[in-house]
Amino acid sequence: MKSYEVNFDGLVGPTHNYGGLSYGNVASQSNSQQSSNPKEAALQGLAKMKALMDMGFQQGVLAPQERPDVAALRRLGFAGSDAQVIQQAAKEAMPLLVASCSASSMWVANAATVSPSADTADGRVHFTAANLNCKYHRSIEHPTTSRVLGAMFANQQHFAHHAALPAVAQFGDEGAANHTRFCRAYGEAGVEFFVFGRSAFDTRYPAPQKYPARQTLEASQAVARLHGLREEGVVYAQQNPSVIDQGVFHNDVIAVGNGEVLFYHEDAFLQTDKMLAELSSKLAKVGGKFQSVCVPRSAVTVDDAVRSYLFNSQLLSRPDGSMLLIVPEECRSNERVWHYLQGLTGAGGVIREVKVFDLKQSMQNGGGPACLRLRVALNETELAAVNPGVIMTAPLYDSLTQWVERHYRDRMTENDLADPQLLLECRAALDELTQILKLGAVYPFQIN
Ligand code: SUG
Repeated sequence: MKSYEVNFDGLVGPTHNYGGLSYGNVASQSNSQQSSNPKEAALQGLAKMKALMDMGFQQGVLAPQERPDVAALRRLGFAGSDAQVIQQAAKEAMPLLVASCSASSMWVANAATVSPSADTADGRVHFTAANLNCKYHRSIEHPTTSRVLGAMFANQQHFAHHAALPAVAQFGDEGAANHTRFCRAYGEAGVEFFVFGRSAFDTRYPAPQKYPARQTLEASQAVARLHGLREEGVVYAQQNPSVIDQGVFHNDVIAVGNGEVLFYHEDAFLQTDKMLAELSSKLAKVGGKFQSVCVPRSAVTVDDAVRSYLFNSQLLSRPDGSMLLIVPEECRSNERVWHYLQGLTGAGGVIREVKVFDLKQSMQNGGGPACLRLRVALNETELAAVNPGVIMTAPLYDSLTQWVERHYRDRMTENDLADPQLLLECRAALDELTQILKLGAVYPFQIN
C-alpha cells in the first residue's frame, strides 16, 4: 500500500503579534513590541503550503485558535462582558492580555506528537496534544488543539487521540518539535527519536543554566507509552544543555530528520556517538540504513544556526530518493550558512536541492518552516479517512487566501490587542473558517 508524509501547516491567526513572550527564544525576545503584519504572515504561510502542494507533496492545513482567549482571562479573575474583560486586563495586566492574544498555535510542530500506525501496538495513528506548559501563552493551546485534531482525524478505527500530559513542569511536553521518526518507507515500522532537554526525576542528567529546558525525559517516555511504541522502536537522546543556553529552545532548531537521514549540528546532542549507533542498529532491525549528515561548528556556529534557522528546515523526500531542504530566507542572508548549503547540495550526497521561502513574519517570533508544520505519516486508507476539508487543493488555497484578505489586519501593535472589536473580528473570521475547513464547532465561542 502507498504511504505518505503529510505536512499539516498551521494557518497564522488574525492576532499574530510580537509579544516577547518566550524567554529562551532569541527571536521572540529581540522583536518584542515591534508592530506585526498578520495578513502578510498568513499569506506567507499559505504560499509555502501552495508551493509544496504544487511540487507534488501532500499538504494539509491546521486551523488557528480563538484569540483573545477571554475564557483564559476569566480564569485569571477578570470579569464582566467580554469587552470589559479585555479592557480590564489591558488596564491592569497588559502582559496577561498579550499572552491571551498570542497566535502561537501557528507553530503546529508543537501541537502534538504523532506516531504512525506502523509503529503503534494497536495499528492506529496516535496523537498526544502537547501541554506546552513552559510558557503560559502556549499552555492554553491544548484544549482547542485536541478538538481541532479530533475534527481532522475523526475516524476512530484509524486515529487515537490522547489528552495532553499533566500540566506540570515535570511533564513539560513540546510535541513534535522534539520528536523525529526514521524509517525506510513512511508506511513501514520505523524508529521514533525523542529528544529531551532535562530529566525531572533523575538528577544525574545535566540541565541548562540560563534558559529553560522545555521537554523532559519523563514526558517523552509517557508519550511513547501512550502510543504503544516498542522499546526496539524508540531512541531517547539528550539535547546539549549548552545549546539550549544559546537559544536552541527546541531540538528542531538544531536538527531535522526524514526517512533514513538525520541532518544535525555537531553540538546538538550529548553522547552523540552512542546515540547515532543506537539509531543505526535499531533502524537496521526494521530494514533501514541510517545516514547522518553532521554540520561541523567550524562551518556553521550554533549562533549561525539560531539566527538563520538552518535546521528548522523541512527535509523532504523526492521521488528519486534524494532529498530537498526547505529553508527560510534568513539562511540565504547568512554567508556561512549559504556557503555551507551550496557545498552540501553540490557534494552529490542525499540532500540535493535547497528551496528558500520568505517566512519573516513567523521567523521574527522564532518560527521557521519546520515549526509551521506537523508531520503525519499515513497510508492510503488512513489518508482517505482524514477530513477532506483540511487537505490543501488549489480551490482551498484560493478560498483561504480570499478569507485572509477579507478578515485580517495588516498591522498589529499592543494597543490593537486592547481593542474589543478585535475579538469580534476574530470570531467572525474563525466561524467562517470552520465552514471552509468543514471542522464543525471547535472553538469556545462555538460550543459554550
Ligand atoms: O514557543 N514563539 C514560539 C515559537 C515556536 C517555534 N516552534 C518550534 N521550534 N517548533 C515559542 O517560543 C513567541 C510569541 C511572542 O513572543 O509573541 C512564541 O511563542
